[in-house]
Amino acid sequence: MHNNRDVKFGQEVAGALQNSQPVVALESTIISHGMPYPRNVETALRVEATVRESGAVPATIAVIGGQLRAGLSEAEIEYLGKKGTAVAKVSRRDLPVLVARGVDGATTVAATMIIAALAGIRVFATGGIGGVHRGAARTMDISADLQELARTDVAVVCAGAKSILDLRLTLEYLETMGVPVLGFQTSELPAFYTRTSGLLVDYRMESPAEVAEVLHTKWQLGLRGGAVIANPIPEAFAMPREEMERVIGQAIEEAGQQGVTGKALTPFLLSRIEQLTRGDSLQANIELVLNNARLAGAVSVALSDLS
Ligand code: PSU
Ligand code: MN
Repeated sequence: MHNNRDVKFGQEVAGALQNSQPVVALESTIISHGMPYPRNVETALRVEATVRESGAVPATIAVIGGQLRAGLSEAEIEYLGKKGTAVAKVSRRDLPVLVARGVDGATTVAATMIIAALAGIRVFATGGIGGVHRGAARTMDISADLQELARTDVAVVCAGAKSILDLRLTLEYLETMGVPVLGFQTSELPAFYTRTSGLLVDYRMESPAEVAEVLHTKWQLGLRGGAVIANPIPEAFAMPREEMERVIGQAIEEAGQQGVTGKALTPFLLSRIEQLTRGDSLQANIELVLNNARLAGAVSVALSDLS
């Protein structure tokens, strides 16, 4: 009988894992809920190509017909991108329901980490992680991504987090949970669209090999959980800080007026920000994801040299 706890691999991913070759996990919420069609599909395929160029194999992760998947076909990526928000956004709490029902799901950072860990993949590239939302003291809206980073052994390469979040509180939460925040060639936590946030990371790393050494050591010491590898957007694609603060402020205000909460909040804010910047933010978003895919590829190559 088919065991729905098994991850079903794409051929290329299965081969790479069998031969202990470097693999980079990629999420699918960013495809279905994070970007509009068809740029989402185009970007997902470019991200995969970028991982390959860096010497690793890409494993885009999702739930398809209730099955945990690592490594999708082009047609499946197209399907998730076209269906967009009609595909359920899956975090840890949603996973058992979707698998039991045998339906599709686009995996968040948290759910992607869970499936990556089951598959034996240690490095994951995305755009931005979820975190502590502004006003969380009142709403208690804290992304399950942070808890997942505390417990699941997967390193997440991202461009920091968007300032739709309270970045200071997000760092506090990660510190409490024992999650290292490593800046890649930066001492500051990048704020997604901008290279700086005014907040310091825990440690500055100079090379993919240095990052890999820290990850390898963490897991060798039996310290469970992931790490945040914060990689600033390339200078040429960064957005003006004041404009982004204004736009994000407006998007948050509208969400409040319209009563948008829970899992709908992050996708709402992402699409409003894109509309309010007339697509400029989408271009920045795409470039930073590609940049993260490159670094994740290099880290995963360095990590497989160590093990
Ligand atoms: N932040 C982004 N782009 C995204 C997301 C976050 O800049 O696409 C997605 C990721 O999948 C992340 C999820 O894991 O949103 C977090 O959602 P929530 O805040 O509901 O936990
Ligand atoms: Mn939330």
